[in-house]
Amino acid sequence: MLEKKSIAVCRIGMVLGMLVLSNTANAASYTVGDATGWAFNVAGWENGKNFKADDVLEFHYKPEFHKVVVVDKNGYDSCTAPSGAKVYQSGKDQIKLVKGQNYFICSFPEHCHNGMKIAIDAA
Ligand SMILES: [Cu+2]
Repeated sequence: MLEKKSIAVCRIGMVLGMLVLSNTANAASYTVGDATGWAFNVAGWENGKNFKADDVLEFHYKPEFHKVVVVDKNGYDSCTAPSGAKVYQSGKDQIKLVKGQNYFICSFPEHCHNGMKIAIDAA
């Protein structure tokens, strides 16, 4: 009797574990710019990829030369970071995509104009 109960508990644990695993297995991780990293002319790296909400972008760069700023479409188009925008500057940032549009630019002068900007539509 006791044995049956513990088997049942064990089964529930396994099912829960599988649910957790399948949730994380759905999320992909991408290194922005691949081997080159977050750098000039990275714009376009995102094209042709099927991003989903909760996928993780890894930005690799030298923090003394670049930053990653989360912006909106206007900030992306105009290469300006609105005040209060979320800024990442560790040099190895992991940013989870939200559903819909995700825009990132480098806020160092002229870097965005030199292609340090990406626009991702996450399903
Ligand atoms: Cu930069």
